[in-house]
Amino acid sequence: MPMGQITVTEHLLYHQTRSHEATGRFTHLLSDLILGAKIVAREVNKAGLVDILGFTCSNESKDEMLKKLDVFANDVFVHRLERSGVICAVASEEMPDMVVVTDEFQRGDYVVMIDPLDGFSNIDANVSIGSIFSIYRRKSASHKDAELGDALQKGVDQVAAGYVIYGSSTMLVYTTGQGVHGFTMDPSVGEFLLSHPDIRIPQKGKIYSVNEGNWNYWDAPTRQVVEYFKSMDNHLGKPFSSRYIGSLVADFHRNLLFGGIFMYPMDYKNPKKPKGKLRLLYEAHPLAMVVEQAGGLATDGRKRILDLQAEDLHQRVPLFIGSEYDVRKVSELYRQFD
Ligand code: P6P
Repeated sequence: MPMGQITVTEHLLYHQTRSHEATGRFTHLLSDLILGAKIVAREVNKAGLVDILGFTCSNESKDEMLKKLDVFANDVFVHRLERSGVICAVASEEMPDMVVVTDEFQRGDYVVMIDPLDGFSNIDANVSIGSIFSIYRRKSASHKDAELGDALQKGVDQVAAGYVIYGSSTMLVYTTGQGVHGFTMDPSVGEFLLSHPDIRIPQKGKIYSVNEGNWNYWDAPTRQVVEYFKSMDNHLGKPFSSRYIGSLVADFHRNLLFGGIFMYPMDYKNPKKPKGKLRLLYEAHPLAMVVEQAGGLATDGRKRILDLQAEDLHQRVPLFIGSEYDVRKVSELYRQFD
C-alpha cells in the first residue's frame, strides 16, 4: 500500500504487531488522543483567523479567547480520555492534581500525562505549538482507584509517548517502543496518514537551541557547555547554527529531523532555588522516549532523563535532548567540573 495512505490505526495494528501495545485497548486510547488533537487543531487554526474574520467563540476579545485556548485544549483531552474506558487516571501540566476515573466500569489500566498546548503563548505570532503525551500502565491493583504512584513512574516505564505539532501542517509523531513514526494530517479526509516512517535523528548535529538570554542566570559549567557549541573546537570544527523558536515541540521536532541539541539548563534566577523550567512528566519523559527510540539521547546534564523517577506531578528538570553525540558531550563537559 502506498505510504501516504496508511492510517495510525493500520500502522499500529499491522506494522507494529511486535509491540505489546498493539492491542484494541491501546488503539482505542490512541484514537481518543487523535480525536482530541483534531479538535484542538481546529481551534488553533481558527485562532489565526480571529484578526482576519474578526470573529471569536463569543463576544470575547481575541486576547481572552487566546488566553483560554490552553484551558480549552486541556478540557478537550481530559474529557476524551476520562470517557475512553481504558484509563484509570490522567494528569496534565494545566491541572494541579491528577484526575482519577472512579467508575469501575469506565476504568482501564493506562495512565496518561499530557501537556495539552505547549508553547501556546506563541500562537499570536503564528508559531508552531504542540500537545505532548506520555502513557504508562498503572502499577496499583486494577480494581481500585488509581494512586499518585501510578503517575510518579520512571521514564523507562512509559509504554508510549509522542506529540502533535500544529504548524504549517498538523503532524502526529509517536512511539510504542518500536521506533518513531510521523503522520501528517490530510484535511481532505480528516486522517493522520503515515508520512515519516521510522524517524532517525542524526548521531551528530549541526544545530544548538537554547535561550541565551539566560546567560547571566547560568553557572560556569553551563556557560562552558553553551560556549562549546559556539566554538571552533566541536566535532564540526566551526560554530553550530543557533536555532531557537521558544516553542519546545517546534524546536524538538526540527532537531529530531535535522539533528542537533535542545538545551534548557538549570538557571539561578532564584539563587536560593536553582531549577529547570521544563516539566519532567509532561515534557522531558515523553520527548526523551521519542528521541531515544529515534537513536538520540536526553539527560538533565548528567543523568539520563528516562532513568529519573518523578517525586511530584509538576517536578521541573534541566533538559539536554537531541543527537546522541552532542548530548553525551554535554555530560562529559559537566563531569569536568564535578
Ligand atoms: P523561554 C513555552 O512556554 C515553553 O514551555 C516551551 O515550549 C519552550 O521551549 C520554553 O518554554 C521557552 O522558554 O524561557 O526560553 O521563553
